[in-house]
Amino acid sequence: MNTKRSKELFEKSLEKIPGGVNSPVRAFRSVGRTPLFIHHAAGSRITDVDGNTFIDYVCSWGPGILGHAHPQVIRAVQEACSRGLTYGAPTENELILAEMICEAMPSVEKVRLVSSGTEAVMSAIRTARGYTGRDYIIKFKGNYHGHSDGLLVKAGSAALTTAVPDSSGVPASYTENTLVALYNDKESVQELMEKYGEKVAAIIVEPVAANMGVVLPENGFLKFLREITKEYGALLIFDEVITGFRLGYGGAQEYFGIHPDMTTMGKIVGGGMPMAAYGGRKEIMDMVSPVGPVYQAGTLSGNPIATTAGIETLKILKAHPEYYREIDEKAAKIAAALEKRGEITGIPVTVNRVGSLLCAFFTDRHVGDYDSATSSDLQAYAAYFGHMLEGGIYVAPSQYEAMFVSAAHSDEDIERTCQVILER
Ligand code: KE4
Repeated sequence: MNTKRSKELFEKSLEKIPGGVNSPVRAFRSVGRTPLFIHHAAGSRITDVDGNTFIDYVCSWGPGILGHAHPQVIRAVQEACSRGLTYGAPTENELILAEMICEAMPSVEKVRLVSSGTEAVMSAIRTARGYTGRDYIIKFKGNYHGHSDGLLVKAGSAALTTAVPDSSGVPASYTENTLVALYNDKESVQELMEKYGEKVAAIIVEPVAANMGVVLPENGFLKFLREITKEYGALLIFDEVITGFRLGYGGAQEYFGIHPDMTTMGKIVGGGMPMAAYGGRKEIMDMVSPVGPVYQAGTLSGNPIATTAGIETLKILKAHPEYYREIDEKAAKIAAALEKRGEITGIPVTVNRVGSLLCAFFTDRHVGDYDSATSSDLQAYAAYFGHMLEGGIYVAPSQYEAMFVSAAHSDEDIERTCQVILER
């Protein structure tokens, strides 16, 4: 594969941009290759600057549920651009999108639009603390909620109770109110709540973990979190930046039938443009400025172009509920091929999947938590990534990400993908 131009651009980018990329996972470091610089994308395909075209299962890390450059979305965005890019004033679009979100997720009675998932989560946590008057937050090892200081933590040496910064530049004082439990481990949550419960503002969880690879909630884990937060007067925050509008039009809360107190969204809700949101019950969201004392603001929040892309994307998804069944069925075929690959190559593969969200782990263990997820053979993953890329299939350049199937992936795409998966 000719990657001459990508290599040239990467070398030059390294001089001006940290790691040559504007988000670390794009650097292909864990798969040991030069990142591909993308020139354009349409439907299920993405084409790099050397003219190599791939069937894309990164889908920009989730937003691309309709595929790239959906004509209806592009037309609407182009028309919106002709009326100006940003006004710094309220627009009807923001009301339309807010109404669509609240209709899709009834647990969300009011919503604030922001520009990234990180901003949505950071603001939701501040609101939860403001509403409850409490300081502690519980998160889960292996869950990622963006890069706000208080969430860049790992379980401290004292097992699960203390969090220590997982990034330099974060003062220890910024993470002392963050507690870390284990995903799918009710006892680890019980232990923290018995010790800190009256001071816990919220438990934040990825209802399907998709940042340690894909790990599904098991044995009523989400129901347990719903109950224990109610018991202690803490809020339950579902971080649906990935699962929102992905597992169904109503997200994970509809899929699993568990209603959180607050929800964060991103990716799909912005249709691929920089837009995210946080919302919840009226009395919680009325804590947010200018109504309440929790300050939060943003120059480009609810941007007219981003809301246009989001509205058109949600309109299409709402009008085509069959897309969710179709992408589920397509993802199931890929999952089956990945499991069969394990039999062919003798390298064990465990596939986790929910709907169109899936991930292959190179381990013979069931993957139901952080420890089993990190038991995957990263060299085997890197080899799999290279094999798929050479076969014209673009999957996540990291074991700890997800594979996304879009409505634009054709039956032929799926067939070709399975064929490459099953090649030695
Ligand atoms: P952003 O700030 O990247 O828009 O969203 C942060 C975020 C919050 N919550 C969840 C559950 C997320 O998955 C993310 C971001 N997801 C990663 C991919 N796993 C974004 C890709 C990247 O970091 O480049």
